[in-house]
Amino acid sequence: MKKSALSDPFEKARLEKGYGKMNDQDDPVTMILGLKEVRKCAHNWKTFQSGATPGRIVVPSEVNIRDTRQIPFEVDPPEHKGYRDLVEPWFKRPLEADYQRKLRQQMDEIVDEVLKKDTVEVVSDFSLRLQSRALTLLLNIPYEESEVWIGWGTHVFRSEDTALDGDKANILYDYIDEQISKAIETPGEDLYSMLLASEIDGRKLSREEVKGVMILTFAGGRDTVINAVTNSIAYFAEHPESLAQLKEHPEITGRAVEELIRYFAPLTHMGRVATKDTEVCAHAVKADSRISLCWASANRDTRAFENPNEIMLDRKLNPHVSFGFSTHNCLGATHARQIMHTLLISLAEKVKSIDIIDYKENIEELGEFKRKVGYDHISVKFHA
Ligand code: EMZ
Repeated sequence: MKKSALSDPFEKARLEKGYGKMNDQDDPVTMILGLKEVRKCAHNWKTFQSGATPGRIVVPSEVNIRDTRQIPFEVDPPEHKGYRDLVEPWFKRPLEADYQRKLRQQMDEIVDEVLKKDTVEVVSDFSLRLQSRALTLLLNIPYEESEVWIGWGTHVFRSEDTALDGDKANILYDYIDEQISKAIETPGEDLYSMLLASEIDGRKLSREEVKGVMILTFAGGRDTVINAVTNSIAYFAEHPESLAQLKEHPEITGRAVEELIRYFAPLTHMGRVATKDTEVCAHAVKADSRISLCWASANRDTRAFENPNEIMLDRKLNPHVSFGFSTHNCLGATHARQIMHTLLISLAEKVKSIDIIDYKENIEELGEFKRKVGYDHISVKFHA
């Protein structure tokens, strides 16, 4: 198997029973594996809620390291709609020409930078930097602030060897608190200020609600974007012909972005909590127990995808669920897609080939399954 490949550990269980099991801090999870069932459960917010105890729908559960409800992600309808409608236009700004121009500038700069280096550790020297710099556009704050975030490493709640790191989480919470205070004192054109000034049904958002949106903005698109970018570099290292294909046919870039995101499924799954005794895949699910919607498995479902374990950059039918599905589909998807799109354009234009020198895979332990989600580190040499 190629070094850049991400295999599908769920295939057998998906075909045989449609679900899998994992324990997580003594709060077990029934993982839903097929595309159709994943979509059905994702759509059914009444039975499978997101608004449980903050942190509980995340796997691994974050109930022990945070109390703040992330918004809109941990709120169910009907309240969900007010929040979502409020933030949606802001998170669609990546569609604006000026945003795209700035992102392109950031991208070209970092690609030029790595082309000059001897070897590059992609996770920290490329993906993390890129993710943090691009986030300044999403928050609409000065570029220099990205230096602070780069210092936090790839995950704000996890460190190299601890699945959940409360101390690390506190760095983020304190930081956000401080930024909110600053925005209250001197409002600007940034996301904090926009949230502080906005109202839902004639009521101003509370400080805790603003914090909830900001934590999600920082945490949700961090390791996910980093994995998507890092996996893309590994893929292109082993498939220089794909770089050539993109260069020759830039019109397929949009499809290529979707295909890479399908295949990588940077977020393996997301949980829900059952509000009543129910059943999925002919398997009993008790009230107040957890299921997860396994996007990574659903994306390899042969009932929906031809040759799902292959990357076909110009794949036409691609109903992947890497950004979730229904009510809670990813708020940051427009930004993430734009990053990937710009990455492919810039790489195709500037990079001829990439050599992998050394790497360590990041393997998630999910009960009966083990899934590669990306790399802890991967050193490469870029060639112009
Ligand atoms: C949560 C989650 C959101 C969680 C779309 O995913 O991302 C995870 O990385 C965070 O740890 O808190 O934001």
